[in-house]
Amino acid sequence: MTVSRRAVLGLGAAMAALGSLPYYAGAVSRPALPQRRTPSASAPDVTVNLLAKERRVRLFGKPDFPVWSYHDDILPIIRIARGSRLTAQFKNELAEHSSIHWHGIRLPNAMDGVPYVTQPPVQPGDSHTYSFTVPDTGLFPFHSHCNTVEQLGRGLAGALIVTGDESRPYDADLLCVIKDWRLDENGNFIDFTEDSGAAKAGTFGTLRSVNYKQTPMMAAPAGGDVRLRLMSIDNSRVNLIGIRGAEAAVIATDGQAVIPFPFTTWRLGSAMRLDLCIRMPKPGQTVHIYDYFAPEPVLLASITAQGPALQRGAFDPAPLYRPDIAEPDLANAIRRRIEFSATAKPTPNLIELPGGQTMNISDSLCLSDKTFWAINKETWPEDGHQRLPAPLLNLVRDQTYLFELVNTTPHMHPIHIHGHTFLYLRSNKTSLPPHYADTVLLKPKERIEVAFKADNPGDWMFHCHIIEHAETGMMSILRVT
Ligand SMILES: [Cu+2]
Repeated sequence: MTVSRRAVLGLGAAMAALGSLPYYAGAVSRPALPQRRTPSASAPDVTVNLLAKERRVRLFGKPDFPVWSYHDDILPIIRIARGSRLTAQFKNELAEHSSIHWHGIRLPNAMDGVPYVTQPPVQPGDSHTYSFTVPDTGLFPFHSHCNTVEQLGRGLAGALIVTGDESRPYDADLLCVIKDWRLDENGNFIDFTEDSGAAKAGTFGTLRSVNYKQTPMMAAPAGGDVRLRLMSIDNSRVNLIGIRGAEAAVIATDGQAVIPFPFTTWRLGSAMRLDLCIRMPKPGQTVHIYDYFAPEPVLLASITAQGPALQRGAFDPAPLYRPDIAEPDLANAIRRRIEFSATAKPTPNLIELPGGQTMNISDSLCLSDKTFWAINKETWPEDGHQRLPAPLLNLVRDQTYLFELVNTTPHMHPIHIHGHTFLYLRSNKTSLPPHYADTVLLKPKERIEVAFKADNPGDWMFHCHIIEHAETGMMSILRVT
């Protein structure tokens, strides 16, 4: 298999570099990816209307399931060419305020959709226009950044696919958006968060879905090479993705190309993405996608091989074009240690009023009323919507930073940076090749080094993407000036 030999060589060289150099030498992973031609000036801009409201649809066995969505197509997929302008006309018809965050997009700060930090929340009945050019190819989720545990929990999200990264066309392009739902046995929503979950691994859903369907069956040409785009938009669960019935190679992480290497399994935390190229089997055979992070593997979706078998020769997945992210200047990087921990003690959410009554001070729909988590011992305050905390770090524009992300907890944390994309360098626990990521999964007690050039000015959120962890303290601001 051509891919494994080439990938092992690339991986070996990268690993050798990691072992022998104080810092990963960025040149190792990059040259083997083809360089993109400049984007076509004729690629059309895209305008979409996103109307957030409750829609009653046939879903999960119910004729009138109350999903919250941006569109009648309840899981909207926006496709746009790299370098084009996306204009999203957002109208909020929910009974509570909302906003749209464009996860992983290196956009201007004012378009980032974070209430109180980059914009006022969009009140019920109000509208807001987001407009930006998309600088990177790949797959990105967009979702509410207000009362996210409930709004995302009820389905308020979509997928943004930025095209223009394929050096050779694949035979099919399939999307799997992974999300659990918190439903009782009658299909009704139950509490989106419980303290026992929020203070641990997260409150998991009770019903699995892919593309808002239970174990969907998709189809692709037999013998073909299929681009399989996997994305989690779950609030909490980390899936351990595995494939049965097909050869597979990793071609992108969080939308950004890597030198293809053989796929075994991949931990996909909240908001993380993984692009695979899979070789479909013979006509009539089926490929299965599983979550192995369970006592028994959980089937997520299947793909049936259709039609006469294509003759594609030995499995040799086409690489995607090289990412356009500025390469960090590792030789001159400033190192910062960032520790993710539990809070020393839970912060009370009630204040005492004269006369002995108490009042809950957490009146914001964007914030939880409890704190369990901290970053560098700082907890995002409960009244952060009224009094934003000082930035965790002040970063100098265009300076390269090397963050040492340290997890002192016994739980996993997918750590997300807004407005920038990390180059993942190395871990004390895992041997992954260097790759780009805007959301880095920290395993229990893991220490990961990432680097990035702070080239996007503004106040950027930096937080755990287990929504309950963010809403109970594991959230901060990085200021780039
Ligand atoms: Cu977390």
